[in-house]
Amino acid sequence: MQNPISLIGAPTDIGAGSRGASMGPEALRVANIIPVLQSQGLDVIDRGNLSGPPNPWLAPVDGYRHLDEVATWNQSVHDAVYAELQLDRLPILLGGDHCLGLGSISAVARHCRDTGKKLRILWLDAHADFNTSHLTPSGNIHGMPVACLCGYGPEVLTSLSGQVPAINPKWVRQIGIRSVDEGEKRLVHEAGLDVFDMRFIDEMGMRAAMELALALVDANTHLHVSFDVDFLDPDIAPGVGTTVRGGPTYREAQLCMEMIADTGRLASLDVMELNPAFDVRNRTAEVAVDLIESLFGKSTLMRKRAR
Ligand code: NNH
Ligand code: MN
Ligand code: MN
Ligand code: MN
Repeated sequence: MQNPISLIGAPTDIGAGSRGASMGPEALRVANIIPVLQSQGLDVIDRGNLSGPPNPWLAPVDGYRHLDEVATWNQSVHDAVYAELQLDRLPILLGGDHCLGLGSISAVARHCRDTGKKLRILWLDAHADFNTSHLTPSGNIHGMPVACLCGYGPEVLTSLSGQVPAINPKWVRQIGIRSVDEGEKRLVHEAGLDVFDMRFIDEMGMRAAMELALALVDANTHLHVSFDVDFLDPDIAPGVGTTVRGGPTYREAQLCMEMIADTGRLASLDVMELNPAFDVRNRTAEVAVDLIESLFGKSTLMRKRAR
């Protein structure tokens, strides 16, 4: 039985390099995320939006932009996501910029510790989000959440789950990566992240990437998907702050989502970085909702696949 779903809006762009991801949660609702999930037979509650400090839009200090505000937002995301997991519900975080993946996954990691589940994190993104204050070219904390989760970062961000580090880099699979900063790349290798970059997907295909990314997912696995909408090719998803050419096509992204759905282990989700200020008639929100429908089991299959 599929756990009932709780939508949590986090309307902020506090960690981003451009304004507008704060409008993401409402754009996803306007694109019918609730009825679409219900059409898959799911029980859905919308918890509404969290609140937090406004974006002061200041320059970085010591390599971080808005560190205090980012910490405050992540603490409330952590608390909200953790509360839903304790109720045996499946939280969907509607971002908001990707710095909030930190709060969300910190809560998931804590829940997995409580329940003895194995955690597997699929990070769908054009970017590795593995910068530190020393490596970052921008100071934008949405480029740092994976590093913070793995213990590379300021204590106020690394300790949200109650344990540092919150996760082991071995639990992470990154998919769709095609823009990694120079120093960041070194740290990704040093930490041993498993990255299925676009070159891998070009050469081997999305199917092979997902088979490997999902290998050893079993009945005791909590599968978390952190979906940065800039994962998608900008041709189908212009509504993000940091487009990077050469991302997955619509069909590749559908296959990715369907293969995750096939595991039956999806237990929490972030939908991040949607920026309506850059979108065209809410098209990117609609594409994201389409893909989420597949992630929750919509299938166009006419016959059983031979595996
Ligand atoms: N790597 C860049 C930085 O750290 C860009 C990060 N932007 C993202 N990440 N959208 O997903 O500033
Ligand atoms: Mn649980
Ligand atoms: Mn990201
Ligand atoms: Mn990104």
